[in-house]
Amino acid sequence: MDELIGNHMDYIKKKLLEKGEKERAVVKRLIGEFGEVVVESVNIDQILTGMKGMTSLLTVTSKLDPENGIRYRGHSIPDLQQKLPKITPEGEPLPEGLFYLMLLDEMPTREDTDYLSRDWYNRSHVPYHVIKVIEAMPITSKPMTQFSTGIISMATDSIFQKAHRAGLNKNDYWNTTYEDVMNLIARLPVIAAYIYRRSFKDGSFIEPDRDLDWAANFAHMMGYDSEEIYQLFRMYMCIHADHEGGNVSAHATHLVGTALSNPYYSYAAGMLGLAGPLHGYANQEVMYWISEMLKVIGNDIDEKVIREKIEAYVRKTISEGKVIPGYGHAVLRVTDPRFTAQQLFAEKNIKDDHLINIVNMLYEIVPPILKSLGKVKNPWPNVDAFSGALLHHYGITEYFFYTVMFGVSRALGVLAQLIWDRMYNLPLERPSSETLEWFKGKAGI
Ligand code: HAX
Repeated sequence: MDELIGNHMDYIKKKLLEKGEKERAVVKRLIGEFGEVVVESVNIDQILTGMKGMTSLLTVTSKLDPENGIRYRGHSIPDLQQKLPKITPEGEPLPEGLFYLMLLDEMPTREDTDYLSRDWYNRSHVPYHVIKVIEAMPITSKPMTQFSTGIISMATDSIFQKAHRAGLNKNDYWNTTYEDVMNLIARLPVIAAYIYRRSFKDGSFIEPDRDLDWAANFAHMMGYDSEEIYQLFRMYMCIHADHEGGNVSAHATHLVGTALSNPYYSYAAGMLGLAGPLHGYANQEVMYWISEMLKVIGNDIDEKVIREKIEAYVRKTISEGKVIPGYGHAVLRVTDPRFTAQQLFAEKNIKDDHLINIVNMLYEIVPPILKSLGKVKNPWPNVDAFSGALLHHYGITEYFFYTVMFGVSRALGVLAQLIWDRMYNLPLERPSSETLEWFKGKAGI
């Protein structure tokens, strides 16, 4: 393995190994000594309605509380806005810091985030064949199709895969996984920005700037350069980074990873799940749905009339058997703190924006209507209800690209977790399934 990654361990890897060896022993003990302990029972409803609320995964990077929202290693979004390192005191936290926290369970310093910004910059070279693979696809291919294809084609560089083939000891899986993960995170903004520029701009490639942090560099490579946009990207990359282990993108990454597929394949699987309309694609759906609604609203400027038209449009959408995109959640039972973080960013930085005003009106109009249906468990907005309007305000109007941005951010959480999956030597995931006859038998029908 030394030929593949060298025997040098930087300080992050040393910390990870020190913590990892202790926790690996705990996981081993839990399985060996306490494996018989029953934690909860499972009912038919849970199995047939998407395993909601059924504990079945070990995820250390974050935990989602239905009433309080996401906690990254125990810290809420407002908490982290105070505690994580920033470029300027009044600015947004650096995603490098969030990754460090999720990986090591330790609050980073500015030196730590600088170290990661440099490390990711140094790893950001994308192999030429990956660009050629993306270019072989029609320019009209959906950005998420190009993005996931680009990720899979980068797997030629997987150090984990080569080391595994060379007979890697399973206690060392985490080490080569770490290398793949760091290379992958470093390169994602490069391929994402290139996909953006070939799909919606002149196709020219903008080199990363070694003096910029990871999120600012993403904006820069897409062709957006202002301190305010850099702040937006830092915030966006932090709030979308993780949502515990059961959401489709996290779960798919983890599941495929348990087959010891390389981190590129594992994360690509997660991205294909993120591309679904009930998950990360909802940020596109919101914008499409609002743009159709705006056609109906027309040029009305009277706020009362606009509100009435919005309400009628919401009711019509529901009566057609469709969902209101950006509303509801499988776990949350309150307004998503990620929605609130974006709303506060808009209040702080944007004076007046028609689309943002509409999104704020929807926040007042939609929840009472969803509540009145009596079946929607969470009538409140999720992260996707706001993100498109913010990006649109800053000129990023191509909403087919929004899920790619979500995906770049999601890498931070799900890939930090993949390193821990390998550190713990978590085995192949293989739940059992039953036939309809079995369920009927259980129900006695
Ligand atoms: N509009 C209308 N009806 C809704 C609704 C919404 N936004 N959210 C839920 N419902 C309906 C469901 O369709 C379901 O109806 P049926 O019983 O007739 O099938 C009923 O309410 C109960 O659903 P639920 O238990 O409240 O919701 P689920 O846990 O099954 O699903 C979803 C959660 C997020 C998929 C759902 O709320 C939804 O479809 N929302 C709109 C799409 C969306 O915004 N997705 C993004 C979620 C956040 C995310 O992952 N981002 O990446």
